[in-house]
Amino acid sequence: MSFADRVQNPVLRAKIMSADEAAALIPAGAHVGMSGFTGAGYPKSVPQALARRIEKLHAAGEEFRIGLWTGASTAPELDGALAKVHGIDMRLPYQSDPTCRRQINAGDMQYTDMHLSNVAQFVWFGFLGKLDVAVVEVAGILPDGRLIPSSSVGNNKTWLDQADKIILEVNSLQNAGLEGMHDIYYGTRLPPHRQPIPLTQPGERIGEAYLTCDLSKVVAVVPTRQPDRNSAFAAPDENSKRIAAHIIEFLQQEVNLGHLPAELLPLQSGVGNIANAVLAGLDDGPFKNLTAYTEVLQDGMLDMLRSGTLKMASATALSFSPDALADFNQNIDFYRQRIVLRPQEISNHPEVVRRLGVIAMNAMIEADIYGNVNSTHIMGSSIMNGIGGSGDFARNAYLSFFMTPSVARNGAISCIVPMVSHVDHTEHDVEIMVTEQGLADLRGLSPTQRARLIIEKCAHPDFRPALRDYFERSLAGASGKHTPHLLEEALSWHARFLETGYMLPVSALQEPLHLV
Ligand code: 0RQ
Repeated sequence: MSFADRVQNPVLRAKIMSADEAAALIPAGAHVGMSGFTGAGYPKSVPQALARRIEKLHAAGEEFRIGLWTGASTAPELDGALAKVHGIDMRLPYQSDPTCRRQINAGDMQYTDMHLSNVAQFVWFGFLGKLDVAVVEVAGILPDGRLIPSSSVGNNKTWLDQADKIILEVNSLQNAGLEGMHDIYYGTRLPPHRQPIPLTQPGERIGEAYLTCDLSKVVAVVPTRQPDRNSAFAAPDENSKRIAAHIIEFLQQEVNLGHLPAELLPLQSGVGNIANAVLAGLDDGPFKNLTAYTEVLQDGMLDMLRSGTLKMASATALSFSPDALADFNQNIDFYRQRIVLRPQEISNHPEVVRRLGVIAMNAMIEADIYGNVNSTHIMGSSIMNGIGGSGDFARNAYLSFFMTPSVARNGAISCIVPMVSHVDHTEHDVEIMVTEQGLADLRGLSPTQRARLIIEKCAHPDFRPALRDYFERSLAGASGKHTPHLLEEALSWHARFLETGYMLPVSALQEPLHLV
């Protein structure tokens, strides 16, 4: 389908212009809400045009920066391009771009790391200031002006509602068959008038297939024909396979104990290679007729839908490798029956996650012996990506898993530590901890019981003696025996790594981490 066929509304057709002309409509200092979630459905042409404009202005000595709000991570054409010209002064709610990360950690860019389900509400109430401009990729525009959403929904409904000016990028490379896959819920009310979200099954549709907006706010319609980020996944390594095997064995036990039905409960899976390996393991495992209520649908879930292991998946974004995308495009009619894409305030809604009894599986950077988890920081001070949706799910899940290899940086660093260098998920939200070494079921245990289990089940054998020693001396020496710590020593554990010159992982400086 050509670009002309994609823009069927005459009012909006009259607003077609180039990306450079549209970028010129964004004022300095604006808060700009752009589409995009896990490298899917982000605008491609306008951000690059804006970056070119900023570069010229900066060369002429003129200051120009924007506040950049999105659904979650985008891609080099958006985050990368704008960061490289120092065009972003405030970024939220999630990023995984190496240039952004470098600037944030150098103090040159401000970053607000938020629970993804909270962003819409913050914007409705003006906690973040006024949203000036929305730049949203869509797959097409109907004759009556309704918008066919693209490969992610994210915060687009909120951006279109709240922005003063709207720029639409119509991407004619997105599959026209996306039409009908989305479920945009317009029933959300603000407190004190809020009503229950009427969603009781992951696959239910409670809204409309289209986004709508006030057409008089649209200042530009820009043609685009560029692919999403579409990064390939590494084949699961041995550690990821072991982590997957521990989780599957545990889920089977829970079914046997009557804690879970045979078809489990809706799955949420974080993104990345470990998560993909867990999904591959589940696809080969004994479970059938599963469902997913998650944030991002990646290759593993597509495989499960194709094999029939998964009968239905709800998410806010699609994030596929080139091979998975080819399969998705070829079989889009099959997938449209089985995938629902929702706004992120619904895909990650705490009320719905709790109601459905989601099984949440998220990766982490490190955990401590008492079960507190750090998902975002390296050595306590430098951000990696952000909390993403992990907190939305972990806090409200029926079962909350956190997983990591037991060591990082070729075994130099233990991912199990006496005290995490930064806390994202507290001991109260972490139920099952998994490394390739084993699985610790922390439910119902006191801190000292948890510490013994985590050290024996999850820590790498090379670090177990030091962790045991720390715990036993803390138990003997600390003033309180409930969560015993030797505070100075707990912190010096991290300082040891700093002394070796270790600061940031290699990925912080090179390729983007292809995550939420
Ligand atoms: O660096 O690439 O230079 O080697 O951190 O670590 O092991 O590759 O893990 O890619 O799965 O990312 C938590 C960051 C894990 C991710 C995190 C270094 C390590 C490596 C990455 P290198 P891995 P992953 C939403 C789900 C938050 C958001 C979220 C994330 C790099 O999962 O961003 O959960 N989560 N979203 O070497 C120092 C340690 C380290 C360490 C790892 N202990 N100390 N460096 N690294 N551990 C929910 C959805 O539904 C999608």
